[in-house]
Amino acid sequence: MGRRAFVQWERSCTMRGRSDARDGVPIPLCAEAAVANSSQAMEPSEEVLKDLHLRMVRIRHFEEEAGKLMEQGKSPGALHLYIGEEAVASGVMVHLSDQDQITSTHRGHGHLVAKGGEFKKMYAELYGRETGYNKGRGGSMHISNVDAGMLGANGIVAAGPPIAVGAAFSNKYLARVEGRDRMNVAVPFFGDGATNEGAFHEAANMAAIWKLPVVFVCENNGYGEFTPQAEHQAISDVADRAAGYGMPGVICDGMDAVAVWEAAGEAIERARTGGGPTLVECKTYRFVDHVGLRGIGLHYRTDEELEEWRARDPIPQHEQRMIEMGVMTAEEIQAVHDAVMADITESIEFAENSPLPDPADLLNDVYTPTAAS
Ligand SMILES: Cc1ncc(C[n+]2csc(CCOP(=O)(O)OP(=O)(O)O)c2C)c(N)n1
Ligand SMILES: [Mg+2]
Repeated sequence: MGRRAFVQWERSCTMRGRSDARDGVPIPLCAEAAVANSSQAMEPSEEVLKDLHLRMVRIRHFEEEAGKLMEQGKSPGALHLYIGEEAVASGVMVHLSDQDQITSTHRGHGHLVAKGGEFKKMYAELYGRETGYNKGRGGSMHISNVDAGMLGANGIVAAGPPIAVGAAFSNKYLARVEGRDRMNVAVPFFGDGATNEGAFHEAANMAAIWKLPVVFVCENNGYGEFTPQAEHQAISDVADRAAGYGMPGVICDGMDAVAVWEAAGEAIERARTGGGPTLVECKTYRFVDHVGLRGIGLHYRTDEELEEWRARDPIPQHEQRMIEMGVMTAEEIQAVHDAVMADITESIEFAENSPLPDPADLLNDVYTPTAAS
């Protein structure tokens, strides 16, 4: 089903996902306890296929509208959009519960949406409003929802992996103290460019030596800002870097949600059950510029290249598959898009009508209550 190639490792598993509804609009929630089956390769259930689809559609529409708001000057600051890469966050997140942590990047909205982020709180955060996830203090690049295990977007490239390794250490420690066999898992997302940073290598080494429950997910979109991968690193497969740390390196088609779901599922189950970390490289592409929808007009990618990747858009590809399999009709798919757009319209209105933070509260939440007292 998915085009994936294992560099060193081969196992099979299946996971179950679920969807739920908040404010009348379905929001994909995290998977119930993962169910592994290492004896045979499993196809994703209809429930999983629909869940992957909903997560991707929510990201796509959220991002397109967020990009427009920024370029119309309605929401402040710069946005790094995730459009084109939706299959990666969605394929991974179906396997995670709120007790599993992720760390994100400067391109972080998609990760939070896929982890069940609510549009109202997300748009309000982009608008810098008191009703946002971080009361308007985080904005796009530092949005987080710790309650759902989303430890934060991050403006510092490669800052996420060491944070995730710390979370994974606490997961392993807690499981041991509580006498549990299965651990919560930490998943840092990062780009191809981030794997040139020392922080990534230190984190990978520590996770491997301590066999921590981490799954390193590299979103290889072929560019670090405007620099093609071939000009910023001498390898073409980031997964090759795993061998240097004694962990499996896996490559999957990051434009195919099912391929990501398969590769991530195996790695997450391995991490949960004490098998240690894996580096999963998802070959993907961003359809818009490094920043914003229109970008700054630099010509560093050819029209042909863009067209080639756009032809592999993960959402229509997945929709076509579901129609062919009889999982959803075209009308049902359209209804998902419509429901998501209705939620977005309402959420943007909510954000625009929300109050700005009171300047008198500026220093609230800067220090923990313990540190401040
Ligand atoms: C430590 C650090 N160095 C440089 C930058 C500037 N910067 C922002 S995004 C980016 C490119 C990152 O590329 P990649 O990790 O592949 O992520 P992508 O933008 O492709 O998703 C750079 C160099 C930064 N934010 N932090
Ligand atoms: Mg990149």
